[in-house]
Parts: sequence; structure tokens; C-alpha cells
Amino acid sequence: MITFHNPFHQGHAPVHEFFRGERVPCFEKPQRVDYVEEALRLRGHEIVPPDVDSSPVLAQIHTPRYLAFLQNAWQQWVALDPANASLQPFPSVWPVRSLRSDVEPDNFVAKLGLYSMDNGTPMAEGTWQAIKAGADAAASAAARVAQGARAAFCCTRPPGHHAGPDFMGGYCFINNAAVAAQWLRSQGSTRVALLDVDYHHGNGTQSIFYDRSDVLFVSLHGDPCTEYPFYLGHADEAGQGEGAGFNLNLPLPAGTSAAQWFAALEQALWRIAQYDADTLVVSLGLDAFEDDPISKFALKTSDFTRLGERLANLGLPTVFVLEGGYAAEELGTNAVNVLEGFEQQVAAA
Ligand code: SP5
Ligand code: ZN
Repeated sequence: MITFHNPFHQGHAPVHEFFRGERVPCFEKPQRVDYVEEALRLRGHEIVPPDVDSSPVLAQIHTPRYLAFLQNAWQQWVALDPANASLQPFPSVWPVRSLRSDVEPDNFVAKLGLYSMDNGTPMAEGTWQAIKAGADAAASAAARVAQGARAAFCCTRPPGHHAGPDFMGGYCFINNAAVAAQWLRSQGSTRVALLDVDYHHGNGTQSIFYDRSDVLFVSLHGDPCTEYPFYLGHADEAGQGEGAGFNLNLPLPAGTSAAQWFAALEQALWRIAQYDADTLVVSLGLDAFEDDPISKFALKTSDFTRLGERLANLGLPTVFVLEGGYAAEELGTNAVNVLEGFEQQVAAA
């Protein structure tokens, strides 16, 4: 399967995040994607740079003022004080209920809070270049599938599925899977299914498509009553307006076994088949892995092969987009297992 990689991901390399009030090393680190690319090369897969500009589609899924903020954020941070160049910006104030988010403040830290759902999404000097190239890689993978490829993989970081129309969060800035889905829509797909198998609910993707029926969002994830992102991802969120009935959340308790997880996957696949999707986007988080350091599902390395096989059985043109997964060394094997499970099943069919 062809892989579109992100030539600039290493420029997004913040050092710290917060855990229980203390600064700890970032879980979402450049080595994640380096391990995946190494495994892809070792197993003979083609890796190419992005070949399309995602800009037109970016403007359809994120607001203009949020995109402008992302593009200029680092420059504004350093303009506050040149010494900031060696520090990371973190938000410290947010417009929660009853406060206004329609007026963009001038103060940089206030803007950062306006456009953030958490303080867990650190930026670095190269963040904009990295996230724009990641969106281009997602659009490129979608373009290849729109041109007739059975499948393509977007191997990028930072991930995207927590990023909503006008906010970042959960290590995510631009919603790469939404970019892929919107690209497919612009190229003739009429019913896109977006399946999210990351351990964490894809709140950003859900929000982007919540009132639309042309993109069905289906997610398997840790129950938000106990797991990040906490404030979205419950089973009663079914979509609204035109989108009513086109959002399916399958929350599972922390500690869910692989057998229970695959039973929920069957429900997800059944809904996608019933929708009569013509194209599939997979938000491929690998943090359902048993040894993931921040997650609590129990998939083994061999289960990722089985996941790829099951996805292939849908018989749909498929775009895979890398999301989370923090057991960095094992990410390579787990990612390639999904893609090869998929390819082997296609070849056998
Ligand atoms: C894309 C993605 O997977 N984002 C996940 C964001 C999770 N953010 C909260 C991280 C909390 C880390 N908790 C550390 C627990 C160490 N035992
Ligand atoms: Zn995750």
C-alpha cells in the first residue's frame, strides 16, 4: 500500500506536557512516526511525500480565524518576548460557559485558550509547517484513492481527531481524517464512512460532521465517563439536523478485552455497511494496544492484523490516517500489521 509521509513532522517537537500539575516528557514524540516509517521500509512498502495542497479543503473544515491563529501562533508567542523562543506556550484561561468566544482577544495567551480544549496540546516553532504538511499528506492519500487506488496510508503526526472546527486539543491541531473525508467528497464520493479506532473518542471529527449525513462518523473508544476527552463520546450522541442518525459512538469500559473490542467493531462495520458507504476513512489510532502507556484496552500485535482483515471485508476504497498510539517502538509493527492484514485479505478475496 502506498504511504504518504510528512516530511516536516520532526519540526513539531515540543518537549513537555503536563501530568498532575508537573511537566513530563511529551508522549506524542517524533520517534512515533520514525518507527512506523522504518517498519514500512523494512517490509517493502513505498513511501512518498505529499503531492497535493490541502488548502481548499482545510477552509471547509476549520474556521478562517482558527487557521490564521495556527499559522501565526509561534510568531506571536515570540513577539511577546524573544526569550519565549526556547519556551513552550500553554493556555491558562478558557472561555467556558457564559463567557464569549465570538470576540477574538488581542492577548496571545487568551487567544491560545480560546482555540484550545485542554493544556495538553503543546506547540513548537515548526508546528504550522508540520501540521500543514500532514494535512497535505492526508489529502494526497485521499486523492490517490479517489483516482482508483484500493487504499492509501497517511503516516503523519501530530494526530488530528481531537481538533474541531475552531479548536485544538489532545495533541491535535488540524483534523487530518476530516481533511481526507472532505477531499473524497470533493472528488465524487457521496457517502463517506469515517471509522475511528483510536482509544480516545474523536471529538473533533464528530463535531465537524455532526450535522451532516454525507459523512457517517463511527467510533470505538474508552468510555468518556473515565477516559479523555471526557466531555464527548457518549452513546446517546447520534447527530443532529441533517446529521441525525449519522453519528454512532460505541464507548467501552477501560480494561475491555480484545474479544469485546472486536464484538463492538462488528457493530461499527454493520452500521457502515447499512449506510451503504462508497468510501472509508479510518482514523487509525494504535493506542488500543495492550502496552500503550496512556490507554487501557488490550489489543495484541496480532489483533492489528485481524483489524486490517476485517476492514478489507467491507470492500471499500479506504484511506488510513495515523492518529494516536504511544508505545513508540511497537507502533511500526502494529501499523504495518493493519495495512498488511488489509492487503492480504484484498488479495485473497
Ligand atoms: C490522539 C490522541 O491519542 N490523543 C490523546 C490525548 C490524551 N491526552 C491526555 C493524556 C493524559 C496522559 N496521562 C498520562 C498517564 C500516565 N500514567
Ligand atoms: Zn488516542
